Amino acid sequence: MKYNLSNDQVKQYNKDGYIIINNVIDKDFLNEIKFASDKIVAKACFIDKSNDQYDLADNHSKNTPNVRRIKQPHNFDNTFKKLLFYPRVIKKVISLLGKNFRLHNGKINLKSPSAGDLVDWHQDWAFYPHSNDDVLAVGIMLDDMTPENGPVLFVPGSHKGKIYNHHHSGYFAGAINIKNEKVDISNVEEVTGKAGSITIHHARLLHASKPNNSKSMRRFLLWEFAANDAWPLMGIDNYNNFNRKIISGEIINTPRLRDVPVRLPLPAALNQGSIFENQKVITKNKKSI
Ligand SMILES: O=C(O)CCC(=O)C(=O)O
Repeated sequence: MKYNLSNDQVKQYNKDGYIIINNVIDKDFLNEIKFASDKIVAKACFIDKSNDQYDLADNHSKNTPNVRRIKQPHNFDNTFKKLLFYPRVIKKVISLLGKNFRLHNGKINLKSPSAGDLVDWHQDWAFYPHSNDDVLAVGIMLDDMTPENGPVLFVPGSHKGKIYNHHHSGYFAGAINIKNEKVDISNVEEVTGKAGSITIHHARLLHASKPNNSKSMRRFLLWEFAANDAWPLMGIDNYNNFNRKIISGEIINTPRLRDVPVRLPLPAALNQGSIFENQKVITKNKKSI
C-alpha cells in the first residue's frame, strides 16, 4: 500500500532494530518545517533559562542564543502538527506498530556548528520503559546528516539484547559506560543521509551521536511513538492528556504485558530537562564516545 513499509523493510527493522529511508519528506514541506523551526529558535532571544519549550546550551545568552532542543514542537507551531500526521511517515509507523499508536514525546535536537553536543551511548527504553516494547522513534533529518556534523550511531541487532546500566554514582544519568559494561559496538553504523530522509529505531536499540565538528547547523526531529496498549511503567500524569496523544486508533485500557527487560530511570537524574542535561554528570573524559 502507498507509503507503507515493504515486507523487506519490516524484516530489516526486526533484524537490525532500525531502518533508514531516503527522500520521505516532500521538498516544499521540508522548507516549511525548517522555517517553522527557525521561527521558534528566533524567539529564544527572549529567554535565558531552559523551560518547557526550550533546552538551552550552557553558552546560551539572550544576545547569542544557542538552542539545543525544541521540546514538543507540535505544541508551538501547526506545521509540526501537520508533520505529526504526515501520511508518508504515519503509514510506515503503522507497518511496525499496527494501527493503534500514540505519541510519547516529540523533540528537535539542534547541534550548533563547531560545538554541538555529542549524545553518549544509551537506549531510549531506559528512559521510558513500557508494558511491552512496541515502542520506537522516527528521526527526521531537517538538514543533511554527514560524518562531520554529528551523525547518529546505531548498533544493529542490539534491540534484542539486554538493557544496560544507565546510572552514574547512584542516579540515572541516561548514558552507558561502554567499557565497564563490556558492550560490543564493533558493528556500529554511522547514519548519514540527505535532509528529508528518516530513520526509524526500536526503543531498545543501542545508539549515540557524534559532536558537530562542521560549520553548519544539524537539526534532527524525533517523534517517539508507542502502541496504544504499551503503557509507560513510570505512570501517566493525566488520563485525558494521555489519550489526546493518540495519533491513530483507539483508547486501550488493557495494557499488553510482555516479558521484556526493564530498568527504571530511578533515582531520577540529578540534572533534569533533556538527555543533554541528564548526561552532564559524566565528565568529558568519562564519556564513551
Ligand atoms: O540528535 C541526535 O543526534 C540523537 C539524540 C538521541 O539519541 C536522543 O535524543 O535520544
